[in-house]
Amino acid sequence: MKKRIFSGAQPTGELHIGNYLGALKNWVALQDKYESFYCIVNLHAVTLPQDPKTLRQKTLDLARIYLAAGLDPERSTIFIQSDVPAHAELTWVLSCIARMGELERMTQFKDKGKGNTERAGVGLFTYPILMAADILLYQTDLVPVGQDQKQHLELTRDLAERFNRDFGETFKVPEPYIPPVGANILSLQDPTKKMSKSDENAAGAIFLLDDADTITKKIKRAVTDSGTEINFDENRPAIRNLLTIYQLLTGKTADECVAHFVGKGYGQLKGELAEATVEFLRPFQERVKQYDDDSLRKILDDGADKASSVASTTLKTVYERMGFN
Ligand code: AQP
Repeated sequence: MKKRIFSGAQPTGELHIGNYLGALKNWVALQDKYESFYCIVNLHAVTLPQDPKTLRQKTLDLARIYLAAGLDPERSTIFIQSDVPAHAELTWVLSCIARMGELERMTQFKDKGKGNTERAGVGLFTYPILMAADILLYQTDLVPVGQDQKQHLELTRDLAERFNRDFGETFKVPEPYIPPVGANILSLQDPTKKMSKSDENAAGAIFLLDDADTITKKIKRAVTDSGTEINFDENRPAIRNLLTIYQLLTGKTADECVAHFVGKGYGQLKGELAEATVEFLRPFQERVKQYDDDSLRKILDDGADKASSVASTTLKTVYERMGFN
């Protein structure tokens, strides 16, 4: 029996190269070795104010991006979260064993709620419980995510262990898979922050659908520092970040990248990075255009059927353990 993977992305904003390098790229690489479930987490997308028409469109756009990145519906189950009601149902059960204190410690809530607990939505606060439900429903072994999701994964493990202890062995306790390189791609404008879809400054992120001109301008305008050497020095996060993106897009080793740029300036690094990014994204952007709405719907409906059969088995056990039937 193959081990299982679950992961997902929110159909909010535009996916950026950080989402690709920190998550999607690894999903594609892992889909042969693992039985894989990749979800478009649209229930998560309503934790902040949103427009229903845009959400509907973004949901299909994200499916296109999954496929263009290389997820294969023959090898991976690709589906929309709201098509499988077990996600919302398990969330309620887990909400009853989660503690306010542990949710209050989640840094993403503090960031996205902007510290204003009076105004922040309850869904934003309980978001990590929904994420735990997503993962635990599939008896997941491994969750490939970027660094920003590590804390949520730890909560997922705690909730699984608590439920198993209180109600009997029910959930597999999942392990995170955080890639050694690329798990935290930084903003091009502020290397103290991660690259983010919701950054007010769009110049900080390279979006997967940006055109060649925009990509080149964003990279040329990326902040650097006063040094001259091009290497992976942790004390110079801006250059390290540009070099990391270059490394991952070209497939070179870290040593090869450093050797390649010896004696060259930041301008050269930016120029070569812009070229590598445009070249990498060109065929990807062509593939995105291939999928029409009807064929996407079919893939997503088939995925939801497969996902539902696994999720409902877990939920049935949970309900029995809770005394619901
Ligand atoms: N900067 C990043 N570097 C590496 N990985 C990243 N991920 C997100 N940002 C980076 C990973 O991408 C996957 C899907 O992310 P998501 O849709 O769940 O969104 P998010 O984690 O909330 O981050 P975003 O995409 O930048 O959106 P906002 O602006 O809303 O926070 C996840 O595995 C994530 O770790």
